[in-house]
Amino acid sequence: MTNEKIFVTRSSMPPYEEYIEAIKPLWESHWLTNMGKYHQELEHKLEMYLDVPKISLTVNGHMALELAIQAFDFPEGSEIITTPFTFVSTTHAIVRNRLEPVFCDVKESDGTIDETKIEDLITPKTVAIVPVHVYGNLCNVNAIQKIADKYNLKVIYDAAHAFGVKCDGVGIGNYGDASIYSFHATKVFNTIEGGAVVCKDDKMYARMHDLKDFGIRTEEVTASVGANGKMSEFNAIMGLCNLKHLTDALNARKKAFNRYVGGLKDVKGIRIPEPAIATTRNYAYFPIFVESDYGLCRDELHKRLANNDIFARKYFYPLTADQACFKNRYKNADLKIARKLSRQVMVLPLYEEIKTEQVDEIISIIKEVN
Ligand code: T4K
Repeated sequence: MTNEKIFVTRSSMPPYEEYIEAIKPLWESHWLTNMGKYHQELEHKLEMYLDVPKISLTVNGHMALELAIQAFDFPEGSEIITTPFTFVSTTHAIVRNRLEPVFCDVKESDGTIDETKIEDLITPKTVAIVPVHVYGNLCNVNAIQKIADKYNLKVIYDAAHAFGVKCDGVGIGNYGDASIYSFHATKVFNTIEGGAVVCKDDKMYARMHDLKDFGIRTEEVTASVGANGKMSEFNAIMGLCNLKHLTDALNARKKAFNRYVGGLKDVKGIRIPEPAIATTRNYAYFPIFVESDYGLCRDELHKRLANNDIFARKYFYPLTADQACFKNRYKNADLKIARKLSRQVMVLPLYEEIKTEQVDEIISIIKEVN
């Protein structure tokens, strides 16, 4: 026993002195926000790292998604096909734009939207698809694009979990009409709070600029109605510092991830999701599905871990479609697989500083049941 509480994640942080040194210039310039020097520098560095044409930084991942959807000016009440097996942010972003989520079932293999079930949900009111690369597992981007092209729909990816993931050697943010990332404290790469929209062209970048900065063009001209979704210089500097240590952070996560795989792959009733699409991994999360032939149900295992000060999380239970604010309000397809996964899923602790003995302790608690 390590006698330490173990949470599902723990923020990666640069050395204290490094961050303090990096923010010192702000005491000279007093320029703290509104697309400052560090904001611009982080945008450029992330464009290169993520291998995408253009990035617009935002105050968090949720605003990135909400504003990215808004950028397409869909008529009020239009339908968006999406997944319910996600964080509430995805569905909130649709509903807060006065659009109607239409929930599609997911694939049992990896929890991403089931592309074979999308077409049946399309109606004359459908304008877009908002899939989620859940846990960094990639949606079938090529099949989804084919459907979108056939019915003239936009595709906006929630890539909150997919920082740095590539598909066929291409940054995942290049797929669809837009993608968003989250740089929240709990993510693989963090700016404390933060997010970004990948823009395919200068027009989208300009639209995002308006949407995140009140629509202000000049001191005297406000051309459109916008929100305040800007990332501050303190957050951008945190990102620049974390970016320098990202390779080490990813290697540490990979080591823990592979140790979990080695320890759990043969445990009866514990299923480790396999990405349906070949992809590079970012080791963002370690989800398992607790199936019926395991000795305990998911909730019992969750409790047993908690009794040992290990706080795994039920990401994502309940489905967003079943949350109090959405239940019975929107069209649901048959969500059989999503409901099943949601009852079985548990995300185990995974972060840069997790110790090998902590991973081993979690594995042995899970194994001792069978
Ligand atoms: N789309 C998807 C698919 C998402 O998963 C998310 C966010 C979004 C969109 C929206 O992106 P953001 O607007 O958040 O950028 C957490 C995160 O707050 C959230 O970012 C994330 N997804 C979601 C899956 O998880 P909670 O409510 O579970 O977090 P919380 O506060 O319980 O923290 C979990 C653990 O993380 C703690 O036990 C300890 C650790 N932690 C937490 C914080 C806040 C740290 O180590 N440092 C910290 O500062 O939502």
